[in-house]
Amino acid sequence: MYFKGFSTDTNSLTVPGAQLIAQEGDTVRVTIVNTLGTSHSFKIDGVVDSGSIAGGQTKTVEFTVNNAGSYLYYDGLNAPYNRLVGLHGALAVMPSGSSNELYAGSPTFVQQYSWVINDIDPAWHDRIRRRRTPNTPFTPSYFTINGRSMRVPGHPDYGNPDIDSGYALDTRLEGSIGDRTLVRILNAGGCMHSVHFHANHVEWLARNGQPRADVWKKDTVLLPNNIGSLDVIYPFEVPPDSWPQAPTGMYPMHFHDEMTQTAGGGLYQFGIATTIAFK
Ligand SMILES: [Cu+2]
Repeated sequence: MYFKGFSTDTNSLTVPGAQLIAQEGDTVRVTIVNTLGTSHSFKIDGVVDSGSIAGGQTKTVEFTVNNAGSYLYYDGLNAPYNRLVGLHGALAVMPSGSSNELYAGSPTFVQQYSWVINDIDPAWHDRIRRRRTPNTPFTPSYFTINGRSMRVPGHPDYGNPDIDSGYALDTRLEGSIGDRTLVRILNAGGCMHSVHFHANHVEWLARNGQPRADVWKKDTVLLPNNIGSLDVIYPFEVPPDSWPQAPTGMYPMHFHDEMTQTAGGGLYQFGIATTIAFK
């Protein structure tokens, strides 16, 4: 399948692009080297827009990040196609002077992850490969979390951290009781999703970058599409109704909209899921 990506060198394909992290007030400088024959851009809604960078051209953008939170950087040209075929990635902005909050005064955490979600329609990717505009209804048949999907026991790649999102170090949540974990969930794709956590409820801190007035504890949260986002804390706690013992071992995070648990047009069980491991 054809992809484009914000890669870290000219010989590899990185989808999603590298995870970036900065702190409020930082000046961030990004150089985009367009090795393709088509025009592309680097955009973060409300923060920066490089404008069109022609094929073969290089452009450096410099911008200040003023608001803590979770952002998707992406190519805003030929929307939404360039974004959907892989030109996207995550930027985390930490509050000024803080290493354990989503925003100043938020509930705190001890570790954090970014999950970038995408839905892939092979017909659309093929049209982009041929420099055409997709002309069929969006029909995604592959669903990824940080560019990977889950494998099940018995599959040859089960447990391979380079392939299996249940074991990939950037998706799999690992913690001991008390290791409160921020998860920044960024949706580069075109579909809304239902995010479901097992073993613990999450503290739902923000949606589409907007902090919630009341932090609800939920096990299922709706992820908006087209650059929608959620910020949640997985508390790694003993659930209040768990008796007599704390969770141990592995639990799933999977999406509850059924198509996301398939690949290649309905082959179950692959797709957007990962493991929550209590150590
Ligand atoms: Cu479930």
